[in-house]
Amino acid sequence: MDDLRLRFPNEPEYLQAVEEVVTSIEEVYNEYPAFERMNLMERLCMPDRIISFRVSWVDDHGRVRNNMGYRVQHNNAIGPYKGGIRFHSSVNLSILKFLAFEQTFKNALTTLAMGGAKGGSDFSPRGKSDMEVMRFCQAFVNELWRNIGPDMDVPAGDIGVGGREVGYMFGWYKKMTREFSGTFTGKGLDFGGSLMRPEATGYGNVYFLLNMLATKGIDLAGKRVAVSGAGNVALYTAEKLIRLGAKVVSLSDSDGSLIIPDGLTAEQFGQVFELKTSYRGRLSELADEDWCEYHPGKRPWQLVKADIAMPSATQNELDGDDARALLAQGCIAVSEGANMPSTPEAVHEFLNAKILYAPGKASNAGGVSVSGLEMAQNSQRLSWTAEEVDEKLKGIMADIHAQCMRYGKEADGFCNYVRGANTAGFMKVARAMMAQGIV
Ligand code: NDP
Ligand code: 2IT
Repeated sequence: MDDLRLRFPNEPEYLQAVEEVVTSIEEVYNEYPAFERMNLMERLCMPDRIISFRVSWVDDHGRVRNNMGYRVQHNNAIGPYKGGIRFHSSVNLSILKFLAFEQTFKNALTTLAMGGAKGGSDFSPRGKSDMEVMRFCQAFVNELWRNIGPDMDVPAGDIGVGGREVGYMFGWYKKMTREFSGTFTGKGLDFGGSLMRPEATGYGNVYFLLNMLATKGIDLAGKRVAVSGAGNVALYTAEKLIRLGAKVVSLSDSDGSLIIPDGLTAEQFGQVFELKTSYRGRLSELADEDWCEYHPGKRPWQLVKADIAMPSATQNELDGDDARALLAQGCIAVSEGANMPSTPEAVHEFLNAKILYAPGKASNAGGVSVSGLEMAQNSQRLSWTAEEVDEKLKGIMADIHAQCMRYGKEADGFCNYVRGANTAGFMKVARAMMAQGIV
C-alpha cells in the first residue's frame, strides 16, 4: 500500500478500493508463498492497460466541445474484459481504476467467464438533447472501437449510461466494424439485448439481501428499507422490494432526498418511475406531494428510521456518521447496490456491529451477471425468456452468497461478507493468473 500511495498519490478512490481488498485477503494470500514469488498482488493492483483519449463533438449550437474518454482494462485472466461505461462530470482515472479493480473481483464471483474493465468520460448527459448525446457517443466510440470486441472487451452501462447511450454506442461500433456482434451489453431487446438486464442489478441486490436475511430467519415483508439513488439500480431495487411487501422509505438524487414516512405504494412508485424514465425529471418535482417530504441537499441515512439500507447512487455516499445513525436506529442489514458507497469508516462500523453487511462487489453483481447471460445468448443467437433469465439470476446470487459464506464465516457464526467476497473473487483470479505465467 505504501508503494502504491507513492506511485499514485492523486488517486484516492483507487487506493481506497485496493486497501480494502489487500487488507481483507492478507491471511489467505500469505498461505500461498508462490503468489508472492510471482509478485501477484502487485500485478493485480495495476491495470493491464489504460486507454485515454480526447472526445470532440459538436453541440446543438454548433459549438465544438471537448471531453476526456477512458477505458481501463484491468484484468482478463478469466475471460474477456467486461464492465460498464460511466458518463458523469466527476469521472477521472482514479474513479475508473477503482471501478475496474472492483469489477475484476465481482466478475470472478459471478461464476461466468468475464475479466474486469471500466470506462467512461467526464461528459454529463444531464441537460443534453438526444442528438447531442448521440454525437457524443459516436465520437467516443470512434476512438474506442479498435480496443473492444466480443472476445476482447465488452462494455455496458453505468451511471449516466443506459439503454439510449448503449444503443448509440452500439450503432456506431457496428458501423465502424461492419459487424453485428455482442460487443455491448444492455442493448435494446430488438437488437440482441437480454430480457431482465435493466432490472438485474436491483433485483439481484434484493435476492442477495434475501439470502442474507435467510441466514438469520428474518422475513423481508414489512421491513423499512432506505434506498438512495433514483436511477437504474435504485428504481428496480425499490420495485422488487415493494412487490415483496417491504416499505421503501427513501430515494435520492444528486440534488436531495425524498422521504416517504409510510413507505412507497405501488402507485406512488409508478409516479416516480414515470418521472425518472419518461422525461428524466428531478425528485424535487415531487416536493409538494402529500405522501412524501423532500430534503434538498441531504442524503437519506440520517432522515429516516430504517431496518435495512440499500445505497444505490454512487461511491462514498454513506459515511461514518451515517452508519452510526443507521445502527442507532436499529438497522440490521446493509446491501450495497452502488459500487463502494460506504466509506471505510462506515464499513468498519457495520463490521464491528456484526450486522448483515454486503459489499457491492457481491450484492450488485446481478447486473454484470445478466450482461454475461446476454453475451451467452448473443453467441448462440438465441434469447431466453424473462423467467429463464430471472431464475439464472437468482441462482447466481445464491452462489455468490455461498462463496461469501465459505470464505467469510467466523467461529461465532458471523459472516464477514467483505472478507468472503474479496477472498473468493481473488482466489479465482489468482489461480488463473498463476496458471498463465507472467503476462
Ligand atoms: P444511473 O445514472 O441510472 O443513476 C444514478 C443515480 O445516482 C441517480 O439518481 C443520480 O442522481 C445519483 N447520483 C449519481 N452520482 C451522484 C453523486 N455524485 N451524488 C449523489 N447522487 C448521485 O446509474 P445506475 O443506477 O446505473 O448506477 C448507480 C450505482 O450502481 C453506481 O455506483 C454504479 O456503479 C452501480 N452499479 C450499476 C450497475 C448497472 O447495471 N447499472 C451494476 C452494478 C453497480 P442524478 O440523476 O441527480 O445524477
Ligand atoms: O458496476 C457494474 O457491475 C456495472 N456497471 C455493470 C457492468 C456490466 O458489464 O454489465
